[in-house]
Amino acid sequence: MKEPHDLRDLAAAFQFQGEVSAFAPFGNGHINDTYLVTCQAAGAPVRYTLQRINAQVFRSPAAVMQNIERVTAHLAARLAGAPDRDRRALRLVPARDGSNWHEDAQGETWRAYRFIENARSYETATSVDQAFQAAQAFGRFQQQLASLPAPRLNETIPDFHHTPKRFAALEQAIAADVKGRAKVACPEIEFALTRRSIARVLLEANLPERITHNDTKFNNVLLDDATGESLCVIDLDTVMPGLALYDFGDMVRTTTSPAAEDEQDLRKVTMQFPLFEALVRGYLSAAGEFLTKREKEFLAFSGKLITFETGIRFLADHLNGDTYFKIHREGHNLDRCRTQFKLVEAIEREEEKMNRLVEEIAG
Ligand code: ADP
Ligand code: GN1
Ligand code: MG
Repeated sequence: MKEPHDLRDLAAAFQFQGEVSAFAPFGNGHINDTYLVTCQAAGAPVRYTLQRINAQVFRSPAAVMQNIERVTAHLAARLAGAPDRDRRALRLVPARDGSNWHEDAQGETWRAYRFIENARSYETATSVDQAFQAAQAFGRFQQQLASLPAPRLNETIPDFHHTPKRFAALEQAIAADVKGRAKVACPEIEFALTRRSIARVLLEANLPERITHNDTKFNNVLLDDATGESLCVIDLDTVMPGLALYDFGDMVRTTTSPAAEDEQDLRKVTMQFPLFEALVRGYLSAAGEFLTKREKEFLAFSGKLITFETGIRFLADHLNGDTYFKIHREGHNLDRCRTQFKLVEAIEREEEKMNRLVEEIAG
């Protein structure tokens, strides 16, 4: 298959060790393009990830890279002396000109990380231990970044988790109906409209701003192949100021259901209570000390809200003609929206019980 980019030239722009021997597309992300690059150095393979930042989504790739430089340097400093520290935080590979990214002839921004060996990410969690590990890793990530020195990080996507603005964007998409898809999506549109009131809740709760990851999908944490332990949080493009609960909410969204995000058999979408419990325990084991009582009160709600928000984003993109999230089949974003809304319903049914559990654990 011919790749859309000249990967050999791109690889030559970075300080990779040895000779490049292979390239392969990698990962299942909806936004950026990721390639795995293998080099041969002194007879042994050394691997890297090479990524193109989607400039339609990230309007200032330089702002993204500035954040990532600061965040990865801070994490590395916090890990000084820790065992296996090279596998516990992403490390940028500089370009030949010494900067931490490379702009190609088309003006696209590329960056490279050392590949973390003997670890992997998963699309769905299959055990309570995996959920615990992931939540602990994201909690630790927030805790480590709480000491990042000023200035404030760049907002790489303004209002990224501003649910009322996401809702307004959905309303615009419904009104414009540029692809004539609103009729078929009527049940999903109704579902969204009847829940409009939840969109503002977190913004009106007077919660503290923190440094957050903002894309804590279960597949954005690497688990060690040998031990199953969480090693490293990845996908740092949206690390910026936010609410701690955005991160917890996205963990609930992507970890508690056994079904894939684009599953078409909606009977498979459920909120597995033991996985939720593992998320609460894992997250609080790392973040419990700095979170306020009020933040803890909204843990269960945040799962419902971020699942709802992601659902309306998929729905708006479906109505707009799939201009934001990569799709691999017709109706893909509508399928994704349906799983999100099914999970919202499941959380609604369990919400009181979830709140009681959080109270018990958080005390
Ligand atoms: P996207 O924005 O497309 O989701 P990610 O940065 O999450 O991109 O990378 C895609 C996938 O590549 C991840 O899910 C993970 O499996 C793998 N990956 C990315 N970076 C590394 C790394 N440094 N070491 C090992 N695997 C990685
Ligand atoms: C996108 O890039 P990826 O696949 O990790 C999106 C997230 C969504 C997610 C839904 C920058 O994440 O916000 O929650 O898809 N990232 C961006 O799967 O919009
Ligand atoms: Mg990712």
